[in-house]
Amino acid sequence: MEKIIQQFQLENPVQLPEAIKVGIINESYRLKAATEGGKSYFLQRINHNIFQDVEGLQNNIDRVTSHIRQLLTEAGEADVERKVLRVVPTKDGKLYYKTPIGEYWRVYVLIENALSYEQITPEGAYLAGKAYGEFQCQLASLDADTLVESIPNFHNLEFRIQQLHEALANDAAGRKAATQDIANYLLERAERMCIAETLYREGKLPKRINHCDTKINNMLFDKDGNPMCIVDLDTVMPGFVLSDFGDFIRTAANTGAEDDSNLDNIHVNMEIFEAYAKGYLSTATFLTDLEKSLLPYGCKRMSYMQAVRFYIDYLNGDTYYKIAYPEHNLVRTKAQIRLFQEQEAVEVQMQELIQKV
Ligand code: GN1
Ligand code: MG
Repeated sequence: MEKIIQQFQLENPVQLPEAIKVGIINESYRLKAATEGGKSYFLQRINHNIFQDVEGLQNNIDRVTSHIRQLLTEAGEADVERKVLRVVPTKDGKLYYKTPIGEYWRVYVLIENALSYEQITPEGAYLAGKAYGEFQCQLASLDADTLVESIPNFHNLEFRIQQLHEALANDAAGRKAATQDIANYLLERAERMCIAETLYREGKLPKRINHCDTKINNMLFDKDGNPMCIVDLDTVMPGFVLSDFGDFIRTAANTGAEDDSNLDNIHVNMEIFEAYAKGYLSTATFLTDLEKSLLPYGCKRMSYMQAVRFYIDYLNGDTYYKIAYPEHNLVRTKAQIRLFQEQEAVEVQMQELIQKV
């Protein structure tokens, strides 16, 4: 790994890489400064099976971070380096390094003393909502044509359903028969869950640049609990705002874990929902009435889509997500279906809260 680190333009020597667990796609390491007061870095091996166009991916991140940095600087923000990620180029000026054996690596400056959470308080959710709304506002002035879809059809639910049909037909891991009830459950709801795609085709629902992975742990907070920086920009691309609203609620307003094996732990935390919606609607002033009214559906949509994606990976034999034990993707699927059901049960209530806000 020494050789990889040497490729990048680091300002000071660093200690041996320390593996850290973030996300279930890429492999991440912390590179602590070896000198007092030096910079620390964040090294990642990009999952090239998933991100097949690394050049496009890194260009996206460079565009997005440069754009946000410029807006923050123009607005006279203090501490800009802690509010937006900075990509560290290689010594030959590239945004990533490809090893002779075809691995792809990238480096960011590490944002020091930043906290990330798996759970949040209502106050934190309100602030997070504001921050995600602001983030979408910032992205609104970025030319969407300069970004590629780092994963084609990433949040296209019709495409995910298509993949589900294929995975069931192939039954690569021989897991279909024992889980037929899950397949049926998901497929029975497929058409209804794809209304965003239908509304888009009818010209009623716009696409805007989104983060597309607004899990609670993709936001860094300072020690006083204020959102500071939105990270994991791998999937920033045009899509429905429902994705970003929904994914935050999917992860932050779930009283259980994303992969909870005890389904009874899983409920919707309405306090978090309300606080987040309040924060988000206060800054996401560009939303149309239709978008606002679809926000509760957006939450269900993301839990449903995540169930579909976990189940596809289970059927395919666990080729996409990192797993910690053999049935992990099945457990994740069931937990997301339960969350979907819990959200369905409070959908009217969510709708009323949005109205009120
Ligand atoms: C993946 O690796 P991570 O945790 O950032 C996935 C998201 C899923 C999430 C589920 C590129 O994100 O879409 O919502 O797992 N990212 C990709 O935990 O597929
Ligand atoms: Mg991610």
